Amino acid sequence: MSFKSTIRAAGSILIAAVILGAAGPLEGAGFLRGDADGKPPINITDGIHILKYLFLGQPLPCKDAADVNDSGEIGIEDAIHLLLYLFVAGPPPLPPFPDACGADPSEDALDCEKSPFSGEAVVYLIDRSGSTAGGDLDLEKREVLRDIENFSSCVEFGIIFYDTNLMKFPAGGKPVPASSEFKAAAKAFIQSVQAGHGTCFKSALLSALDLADLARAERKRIIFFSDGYAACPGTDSTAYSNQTLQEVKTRNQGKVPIHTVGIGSDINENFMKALAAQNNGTYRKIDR
Ligand SMILES: [Ca+2]
Ligand SMILES: [Ca+2]
Ligand SMILES: [Ca+2]
Repeated sequence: MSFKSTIRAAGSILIAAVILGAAGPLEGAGFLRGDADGKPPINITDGIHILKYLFLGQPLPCKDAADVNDSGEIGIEDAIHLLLYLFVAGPPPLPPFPDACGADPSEDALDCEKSPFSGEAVVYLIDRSGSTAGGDLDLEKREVLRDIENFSSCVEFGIIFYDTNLMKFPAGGKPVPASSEFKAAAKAFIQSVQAGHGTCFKSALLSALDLADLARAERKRIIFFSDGYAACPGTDSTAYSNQTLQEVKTRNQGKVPIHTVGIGSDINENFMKALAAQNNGTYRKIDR
């Protein structure tokens, strides 16, 4: 093969790779048009954000997302387009919207600095130990289902139910974008889970950190539902809890906030608050 044809061959491989890349799945990559502040959901705040950019020079995290009509420029018409869509059922923002957080389909001079992904990732850890059978499991499920329903497709999420074992969604072990397809699959999964036996939350927390590591989003958080009492076969409850705090702290180094949510009539709040505090999270409890 001559030098020229080698270059030509390399060129076509490169072009093929680019085309394949462009046509390939954009799972979790890109932006959602209209989400001008880069924080799901899309609401009036995004319209205001566009106006503040235009009139007060406030920066935009992703200019493409503010170009609601995909004209290649950001103007007052983009804010109007969005507000009409939100309040009087006007036409929706142009793609990528509403169900495909993705790349800009049309070339322009606008950039998306937070590209390829500017959403957030949420990993849920849900207690399904025997003690949750009396209604607490349903309360946990309701909270998680409500959250997921409200996510835009730029949010990635994963779910782990724990007792002595772990049940994970998605089975593939990597957070998925909250597209309507994955939302429906997650809903079916959540609804199918029954209460089990035991509470081995250490492996659940470490597994959630692994899952969070695999998310592309910049902002990540773990939401941990529990009554705070360990009951892992073959271990002493207090020693196991202390070990959990230590190992999670060492592994996480405060990088992913772990928010703790107390459930049940008797909550070990010392544990729940300590876990949250050591991992830049907050503690709250669900009222029954
Ligand atoms: Ca927003
Ligand atoms: Ca525009
Ligand atoms: Ca464009």
